[in-house]
Amino acid sequence: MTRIVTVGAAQSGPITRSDSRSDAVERLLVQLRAAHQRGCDLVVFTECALTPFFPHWWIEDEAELDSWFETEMPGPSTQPLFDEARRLGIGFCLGFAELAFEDGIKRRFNSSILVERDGRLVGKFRKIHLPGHTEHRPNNPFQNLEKRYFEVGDFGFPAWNAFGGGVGMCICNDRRWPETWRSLALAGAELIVLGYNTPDNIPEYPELNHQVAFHHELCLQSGAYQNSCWIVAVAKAGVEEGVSQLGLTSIVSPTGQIVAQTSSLGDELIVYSCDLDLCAHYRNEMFNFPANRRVEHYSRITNQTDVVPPL
Ligand code: ING
Repeated sequence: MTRIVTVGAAQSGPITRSDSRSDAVERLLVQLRAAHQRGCDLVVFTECALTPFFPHWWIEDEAELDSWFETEMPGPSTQPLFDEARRLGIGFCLGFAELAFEDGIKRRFNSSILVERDGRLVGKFRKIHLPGHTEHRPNNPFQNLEKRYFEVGDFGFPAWNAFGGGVGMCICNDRRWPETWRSLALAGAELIVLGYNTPDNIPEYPELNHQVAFHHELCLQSGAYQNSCWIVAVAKAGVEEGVSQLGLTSIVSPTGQIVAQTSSLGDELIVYSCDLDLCAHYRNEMFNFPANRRVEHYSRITNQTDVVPPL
């Protein structure tokens, strides 16, 4: 019996500073219901799906910074999403800024949760690769202050048994680091879901601006192919508070093919029925990790000093 998971990738258009959490949740509910109508088992929302991407702003006041974080999940504004998902029997992944008090210490993370069709919280992920900088760069058209506003995630890259297979999460910049995909695949992930807020221009590397879309797809397609997994990557797209962000929400197969992709920069849902057995098919031989990876040899090669003739 093949293991098919029908997944919806629910791209978000811009969220403004004046939008309330309830405004954002209302838009997610529209997408959730549409995903249910289209037979989805799981709908994936984006990174920071409840707020504008505030790491693009220089924020000095701690209370203002904290106002962009969730202290409860679900909380009063997100409970309707959990309730409706459970009522419809559809699971979801939701990205949000997490403010937690652990051992009396305030901690801030860029997080996502995975919720099963019965409403059970399957797992939480905290973003590990935090891009950007900690200091204010006033000459930049926008900031990227994730290193300032978030701690590095402390949950690693776990995979969970859910939706009939192995499911893992990562967030945005995590997709640019090969270790992310291999760690999740080694943990048993067959389906990896993520959200992203990716400006379509990079102030520090303007020469790469024309390749932002290519690099985005390259990360997803290589990650999927080299680890025989499905990848569902969901954008916060469009011009959000003056920052123009990439769309190209994509569903990528274990062969590295983009099988579905958005065409707008607004709220848009794409759906694909993912056959998880395709992952096992390729990991059986072509990408059989235990049979083909020779980790014990890698360090030997890199430690050799006589490979490169002395200058
Ligand atoms: N955003 C961007 C991302 O990794 C970035 C930051 C853009 C890094 C382009 C490098 C190149 O897609 C987040 N939120 O990580």
